[in-house]
Amino acid sequence: MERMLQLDYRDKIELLVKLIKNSAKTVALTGAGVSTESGIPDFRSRDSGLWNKFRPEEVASIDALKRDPDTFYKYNFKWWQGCLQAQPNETHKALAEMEKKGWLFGVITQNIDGLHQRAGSQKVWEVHGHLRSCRCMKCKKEYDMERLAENYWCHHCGGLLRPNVVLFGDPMPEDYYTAEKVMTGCQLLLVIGSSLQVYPVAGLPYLSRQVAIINYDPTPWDDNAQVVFHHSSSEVLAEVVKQLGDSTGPYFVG
Ligand code: CNA
Repeated sequence: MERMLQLDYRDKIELLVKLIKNSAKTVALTGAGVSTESGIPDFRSRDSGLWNKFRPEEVASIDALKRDPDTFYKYNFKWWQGCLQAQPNETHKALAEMEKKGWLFGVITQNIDGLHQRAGSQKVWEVHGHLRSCRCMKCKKEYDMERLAENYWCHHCGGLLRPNVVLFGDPMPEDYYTAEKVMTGCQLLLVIGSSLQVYPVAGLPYLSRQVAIINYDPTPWDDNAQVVFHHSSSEVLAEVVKQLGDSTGPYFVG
């Protein structure tokens, strides 16, 4: 790490490109920070995170939903709408491009906004769920997410509807356990736009031989990473994609 701190921005880009080119399997782990440039606030950015306005553990928990659905939906619906209306930015596009060229095995994301898929990423594991649908907590009937805008009671049995996102207090979904398997043989994990504060996802870097971090604020993993950027993820990845050029990686399928 000490040696890495002495590298300037250009040197670090060169090092990151080299790590990617030498890696037999590179996976990206993304967080809310990759979508801030699409206009969706993250939770923990020092000045602008939603965390400064409310505590996610309190308002985005399964207990809060059961206790007081009105307040739960009042707090959460607005930022979910923001997620559904947002457009992919250069970070999402760069990762889709890297996958297409075979440099990236796929993306494990904590985000619920679906922007990786909309940018063209094919292999995405949504370890905190998504906003495409919701379900009845009583009879399990599935509805499109738009249904929640009407009201949050099941037409079928009158039960309470909940979104298919992982709320604080929920068990982890199947995608999380698939993501752990995806990490098998991972040589390089690109951690992008995540504070690495939320477990168990924050433990995934342990499953990679090498780690590169692109995150504005420092993370608990910075001291153990091969390269760390406290810069905009779109800026760094645009440069990486430029330097990879037309070359293709180990997962290129033609
Ligand atoms: P977080 O804890 O809010 O951390 C985000 C990190 O991204 C911060 O440390 C910032 O410094 C950094 N950051 C912000 N913008 C940029 C940028 N342009 N370039 C580089 N770094 C940047 O978010 P995590 O994902 O780590 O926490 C996990 C939570 C947040 C998950 O449960 C998500 O569901 C939840 N979340 C998701 C979204 C979304 O889907 N877009 C939005 C807000 C929160």
